[in-house]
Amino acid sequence: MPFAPRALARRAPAPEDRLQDPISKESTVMALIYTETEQERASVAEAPDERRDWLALGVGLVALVAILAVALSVAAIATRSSDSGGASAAAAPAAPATAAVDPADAPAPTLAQAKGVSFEPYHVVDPTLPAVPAGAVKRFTVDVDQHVVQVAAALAPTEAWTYTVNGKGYPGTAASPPIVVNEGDRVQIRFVNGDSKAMHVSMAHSIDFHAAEVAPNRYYKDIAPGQSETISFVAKHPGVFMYHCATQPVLMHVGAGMAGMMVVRPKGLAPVDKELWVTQGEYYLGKPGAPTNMAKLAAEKPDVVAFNGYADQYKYHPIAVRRGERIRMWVLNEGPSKWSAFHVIGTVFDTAVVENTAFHDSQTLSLAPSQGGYAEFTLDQQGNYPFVTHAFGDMVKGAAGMLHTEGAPAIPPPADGQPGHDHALDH
Ligand SMILES: [Cu+2]
Repeated sequence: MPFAPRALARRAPAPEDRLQDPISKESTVMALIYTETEQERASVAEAPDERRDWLALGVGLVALVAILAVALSVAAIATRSSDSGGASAAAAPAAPATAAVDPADAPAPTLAQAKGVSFEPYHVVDPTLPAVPAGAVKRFTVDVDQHVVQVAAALAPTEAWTYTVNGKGYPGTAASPPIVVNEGDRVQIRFVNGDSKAMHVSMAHSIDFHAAEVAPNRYYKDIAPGQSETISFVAKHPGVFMYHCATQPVLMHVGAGMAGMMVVRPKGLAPVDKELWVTQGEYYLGKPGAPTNMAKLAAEKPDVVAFNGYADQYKYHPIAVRRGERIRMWVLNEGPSKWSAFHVIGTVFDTAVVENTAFHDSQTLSLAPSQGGYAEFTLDQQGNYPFVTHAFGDMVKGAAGMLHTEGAPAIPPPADGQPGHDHALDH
């Protein structure tokens, strides 16, 4: 039967046609990114005492099971080590079949349940892409910081393991700084695992550059606390590359925050008005103040999915842009396990480049874990333009932000006042 477009044209208006009024459309878009987390905040703030008691009991049970799971995973690691010539270890016993609560399903502990745990205060992460450093050889000193931070305002703090670059890090978040060079540059990285006691490094770490072509066994090796190594390579390939810790268990080290973006700017890349960087990462919370949760990591059940190491930070600290200016957003999905569908609501990417493949007239960057790319676009009208992962189950866990042009309505602060106290990004 031939296709009959006129028959389709006579249908009743689709529901979305009723959203042509700009105010009701804006309300719909805002509700899309606000509703879920506001409900979560409200349910935490208004939980009756009886529910809190059950929560406390549940957390206690979960903690017991988690301790058991950690013991089992340590035993499993010891067993694997013995395979490569280490001391032999007894096989781990099978997990008991009677466990009442799967530790991968434990609710994230709330800030209220983290009494007595001190942590760094949050500061919004500046998303302005740094410049390429001067000099013929691009030198970077990369260090490790083990620090207790929040990754979401309503949730308990966690011990994040992150990188600093040339002394710069992002206190109060799980973000690591971008490293930016030009295609063809010689790059020299001095990696030091805890240059001072202030970094609180307690274990071996390492660094693996996806932009480099070097022997992994020589350079992506474990570096003991206080030790260092130097990695030198030519950034031959343009793109957005991941760098990350490769120390075992790598799932745990990346899940704890040990990942960042390396931008290798393509030769001949045209200038734009504004360049921004965004990483998407998942966070899996264990006990308040403790490192990441292996059971949740293995089950790929994150509590938080965030841009630049802190849930919803650019919803409440919108990124100031101008109508009509050309914007380039550099995006990396550092995972460790979820795909990212990076989308800016209210515009279309004129150009999008992923893995050195160019797309035109593109709506979404599709980024597997470790993949990065960039999107170029302009915003045709004054307004508030959310950017999200269009994997909405992850968006509602904190992977949402806002581009805010001049003349657009102000973004209301969150109901509980967090994370609304830091205005370092007002510009
Ligand atoms: Cu590490």
